Amino acid sequence: MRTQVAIVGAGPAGLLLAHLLHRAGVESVVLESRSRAHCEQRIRAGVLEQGTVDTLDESGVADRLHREGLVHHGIELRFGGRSHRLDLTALSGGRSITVYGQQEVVKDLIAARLAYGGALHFDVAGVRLEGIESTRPAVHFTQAGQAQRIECDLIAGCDGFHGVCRPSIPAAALTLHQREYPFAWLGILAEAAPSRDELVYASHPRGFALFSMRSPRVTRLYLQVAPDESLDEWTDERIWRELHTRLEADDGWRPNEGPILEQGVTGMRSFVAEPMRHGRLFLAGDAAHIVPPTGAKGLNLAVADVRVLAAAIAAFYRGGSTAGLDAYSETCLRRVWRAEHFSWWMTAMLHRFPGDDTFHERLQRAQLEYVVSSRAAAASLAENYVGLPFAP
Ligand code: RFL
Ligand code: PHB
Repeated sequence: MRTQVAIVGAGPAGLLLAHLLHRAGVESVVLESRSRAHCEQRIRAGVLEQGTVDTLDESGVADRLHREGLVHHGIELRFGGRSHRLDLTALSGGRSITVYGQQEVVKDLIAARLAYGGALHFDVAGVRLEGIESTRPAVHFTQAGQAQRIECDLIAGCDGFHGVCRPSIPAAALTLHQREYPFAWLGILAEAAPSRDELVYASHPRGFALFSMRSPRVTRLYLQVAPDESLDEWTDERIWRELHTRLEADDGWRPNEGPILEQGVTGMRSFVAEPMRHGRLFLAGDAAHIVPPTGAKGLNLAVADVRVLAAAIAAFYRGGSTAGLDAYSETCLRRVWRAEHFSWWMTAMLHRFPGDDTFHERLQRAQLEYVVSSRAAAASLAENYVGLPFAP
């Protein structure tokens, strides 16, 4: 087999890249280790930045997103028993966020890919890269027990944090920056109408809690828990009681309860691998960087990366210039590090850290008070949360 670009991973990064390349007349093959059903059902992110929505819109895959996505103009911060709304749209010069599940974005991109007959292989095994330092790289894999090899010009490593592409780069060629947080998030999806229209981020003495949603009938909620927390310790009754305690404030608002459809515990880390390119291999999305979910940036960064990569690859095939490809890592890392800082900052401001002393707690409180009382501080949070504009 031969193609122009071999893409490993059919998450948002790999699927959107394939789609943008198709629109630019560049051929690609997408290889995914999991089944289509698994990719379409995996519950993950829910908040799309304005620029992410615009990107999906411009590439013609946003019809359902516009019909079913929930446009939000603000978020709420709760602490000290009080609730404070940040008007994101007013603070960011008219921008907004859209709540639409990542798996819905994935479904829309898979449908678009299949509609034009683009190559997309699920359930492949044993993906292995060859010759990434040469100009004729290749990808090996097996499908239905058959060994296969695809020759290509470029490889896009869009296979997430636990993928095989990043480890294919010699260790000496990468610098890894990372931080593990001493807590995790217990997330639930509940069949309950969201009892508020906007997301609520709560900082409580018992730990962080987040109220979010997926649709007019489904609420998404998270609790800060220990990093090694076992779900066995959490009955539904205990989860709801803890959510009510942490989300409670003087306005009497509380989330509606309903049957829990799904639950899981997610560890929290910050991670960046630099550079995001080695030879003919380009890393994008979670394969290159991870943020803790507090800033809702992971999916949006994956989209920002592949925007840059698709444009660079298109220019390479149009005129043979490698300037865009050569600048790829540096261009992406500027936005990545801004999002890393924002996500770390939101996480540090809102969570309880084991061994916190009163000094640290008072600093967190002072920061929260500042964010909800200073227009400059609120505007800084807002412009990062809705997403900074893409570089021209
Ligand atoms: P993905 O989505 O992990 O996709 C990688 C794909 O590669 C496949 N794969 C392989 N395929 C072939 N061969 C191999 N050897 C392979 N190894 C792996 C995998 O099966 C998978 O299909 O990475 P991508 O595309 O970079 O997308 C990144 C996002 O998924 C991620 O950043 C977000 O989900 C993070 N995130 C959030 N981001 C936001 O922007 N807003 C949010 O509100 C938000 N909330 C979240 C989140 C992540 C969470 N979890 C579960 C980590 C909330 C949570 C709880
Ligand atoms: C979500 O709805 O899953 C969600 C929302 C905001 C975050 C993280 C996750 O910061």
